[in-house]
Amino acid sequence: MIRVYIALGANLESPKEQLDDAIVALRSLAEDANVQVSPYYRSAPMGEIEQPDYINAVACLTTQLAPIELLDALQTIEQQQGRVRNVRWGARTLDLDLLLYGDEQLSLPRLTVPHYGMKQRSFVLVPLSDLAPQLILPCGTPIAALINDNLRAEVKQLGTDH
Ligand code: A4P
Ligand code: MG
Repeated sequence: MIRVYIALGANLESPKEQLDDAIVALRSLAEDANVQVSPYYRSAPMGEIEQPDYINAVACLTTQLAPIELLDALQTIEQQQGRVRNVRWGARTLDLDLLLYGDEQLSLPRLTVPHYGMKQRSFVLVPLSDLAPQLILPCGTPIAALINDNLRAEVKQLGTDH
């Protein structure tokens, strides 16, 4: 059984509902149908493309799926929620990124874990530390060492009633 952390992001077609629906779908991947979810956050879009603000969150579950099986399952959920891949970093109904797969460091053609951008992104680090404040990343860095007030100021917490 492996504990995994998944980043959720959406900025099209009722993004909050996209996250709500994704969390229901993630339950089917969890060994015990149990998914822990961080508060939702609103964040300005990263990158140069003009697009709406994002809603972001992080989910945690334990699963028996192998890494690529899990990636396939996440991409199936993205497709079911109408994801169209056109522009890299462009607007999307739902993005599911595998942040952490236990303590493993994976470099496969389709899958890099830990996710390549996670240590730079406020909209990932802040909700991840809400869920797991004591977490130590596979590189040995405690999540607490990456969080600071400037980073927190980049994201706005929404309600936790989901
Ligand atoms: N892939 C490799 N490793 C992973 C992993 N750990 N998790 C591969 C998920 N996928 C992984 O991803 C492209 C390919 O990455 C996949 O086919 C998979 O095999 P994608 O989801 O098709 O494309 P993408 O998401 O547009 O590209 P990328 O580089 O993953 O973008 P990001 O890093 O997901 O960033 N601004 C805010 N505020 N909030 C956001 O959530 N998200 C993005 C997208 C841009 N700006 C944002 C946000
Ligand atoms: Mg992605």
